[in-house]
Amino acid sequence: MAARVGPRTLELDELRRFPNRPVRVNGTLHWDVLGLYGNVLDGLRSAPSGLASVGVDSWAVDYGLLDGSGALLGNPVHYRDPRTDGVMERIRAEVGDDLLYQASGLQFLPFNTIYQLAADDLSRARTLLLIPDLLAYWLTGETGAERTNASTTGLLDVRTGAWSNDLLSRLGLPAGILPPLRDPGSPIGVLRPDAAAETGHPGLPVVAVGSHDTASAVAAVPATTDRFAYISCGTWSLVGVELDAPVLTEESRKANFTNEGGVDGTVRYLRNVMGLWLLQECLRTWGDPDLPALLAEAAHVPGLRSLIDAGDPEFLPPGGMPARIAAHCRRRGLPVPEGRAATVRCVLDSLALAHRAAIRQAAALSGRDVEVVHLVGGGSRNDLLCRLTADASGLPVVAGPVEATALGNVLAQARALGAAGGLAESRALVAGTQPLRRFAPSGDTDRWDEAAALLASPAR
Ligand code: LFR
Repeated sequence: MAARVGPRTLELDELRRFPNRPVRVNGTLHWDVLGLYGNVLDGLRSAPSGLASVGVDSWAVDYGLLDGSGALLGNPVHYRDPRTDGVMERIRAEVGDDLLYQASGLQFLPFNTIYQLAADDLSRARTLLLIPDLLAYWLTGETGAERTNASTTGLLDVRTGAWSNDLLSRLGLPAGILPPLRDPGSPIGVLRPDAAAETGHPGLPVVAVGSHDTASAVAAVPATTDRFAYISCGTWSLVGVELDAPVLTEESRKANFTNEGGVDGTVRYLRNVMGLWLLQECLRTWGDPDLPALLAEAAHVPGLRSLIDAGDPEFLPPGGMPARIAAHCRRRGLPVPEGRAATVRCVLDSLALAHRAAIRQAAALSGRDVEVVHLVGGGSRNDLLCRLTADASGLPVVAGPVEATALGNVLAQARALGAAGGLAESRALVAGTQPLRRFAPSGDTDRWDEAAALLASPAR
């Protein structure tokens, strides 16, 4: 994305869009990270000259390992790979939930970097770089760990903002592989000669941004009050509130809420909900049918019949999603969705229910009042999901911007260049320039209360 940012201007121009397809090799699910980097170079090559800077963000938790010469040791492994099966459980038993949560403030997800490292061979590793830091390293030759993304590893001390030596030594992990931390807005370097020659942008500065995509997305939420919840909705739904300080209570730990680092030292207090991954995987199984037509059909299917728990880790791995959804409903004694439209409706109803639960719990556990829900990211295009989320939560949903992550990324750069203000000013700029849509709740929350109770009942 190329962007133009000014006092009353915020424009994005899509330069290149490419699929990010994982590849299974010898039984292990990898990211094609060289392919991604090649596409980054192609995108930069098609950018206009005179760029002020560039920033990199991506999904969290995954990493590449470098050897002593700076070469990549093997392709990064996908967080959905089963190599971490049982690892989190083992470490939780060894170290203890309370200690892990007090140290990192992180929700327990089986793929957090800390558990991946425990399943990895680190014998030849000298440096660990999270995915955006790896791409920035290839662009500049500089290594480092951007803080918002480092906060998803499980190895960053949530109180001090430094790597947790205590956790590292308890787990026997080599502290030396973790590079120095850097904050969004700090300079990383300039394009190294080979990257400059490939792209035609000699001397282009690379600036650290909220390199965790969700941190950038939350920074671009067009909120005009602090009484808001957000849903960064794409492959995942990341649902929560923004706070000044972490919540590390036992209730918070048991509710599996996370305290990830945001731009400007804020805390992204949220929970991962399985997200549109459920739908994407259904579409993949069905051979990619026309989505708008399917959504239009799903809007006419009677709602709240077939339901799944959209937090269940059984939905994490790829493959056979419609069958897994059907089996989940059957196991819970709920009607099995008949056909594609009914399956889609089941997914969207279930996501809306999970959104509602996470919003309510985030508000209750943090003491933050919530008056409006901002749904940003690709999911904000899905009218049915926005409407169902408003109905389920009983709150107005403001949908958009679709490209919140890219906007948060460029706003962090613009701020570093003195071309944009702080978080509040950036959000006002987003609110004043980007198309947003408002979904009012229907007021019929009883049906959703019943559905939530049905899904929660252990008898099912
Ligand atoms: C969203 C996201 C989530 C993170 C998951 C795995 O793209 O970054 O925030 O939990 O992907 O990295």
